[in-house]
Amino acid sequence: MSLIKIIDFKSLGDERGDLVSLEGNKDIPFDIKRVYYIFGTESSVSRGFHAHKNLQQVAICVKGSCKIILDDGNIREDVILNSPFKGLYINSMKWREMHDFSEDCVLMVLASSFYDEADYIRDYQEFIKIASYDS
Ligand code: T46
Repeated sequence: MSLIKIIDFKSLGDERGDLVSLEGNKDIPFDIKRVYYIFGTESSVSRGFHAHKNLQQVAICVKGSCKIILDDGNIREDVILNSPFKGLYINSMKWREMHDFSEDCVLMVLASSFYDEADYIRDYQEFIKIASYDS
């Protein structure tokens, strides 16, 4: 089973331009508690390198592109995000890395919980250990 779960968003655009509306528990499979966005990351810089114990997220590249790698401790897959009409669903206990940011990339992330550093697993060996108990 693939780790890459893409949600397609409907365009509400018309001749004036595009519009996408995202509602929690409808277009997004959880109640949205937090929104953050990442921009101005140079192409040589990579981010992420952690998993979350409980957090669910949907990542949307509203401008430009970047590559996201997901790893569940068994398989590792990557996807290029480059469309404001597509969201990548990232469940809990998935190691994620973000690479190859385009200069104009704006990566918006919708999250199921408020920020909590205690929810992060930032050590890959610790992640593998916890992931293997879970499976
Ligand atoms: C994720 C990937 C896709 C906050 O104070 N509040 C927040 O809501 C966030 C997201 C971060 N921070 C602080 C924590 C760090 O001191 O901002 C700093 C940078 O965060 P971090 O190094 O975790 O950023 P990324 O780009 O590596 O990861 C982020 C999210 O943190 C993470 O949940 O899944 O984007």
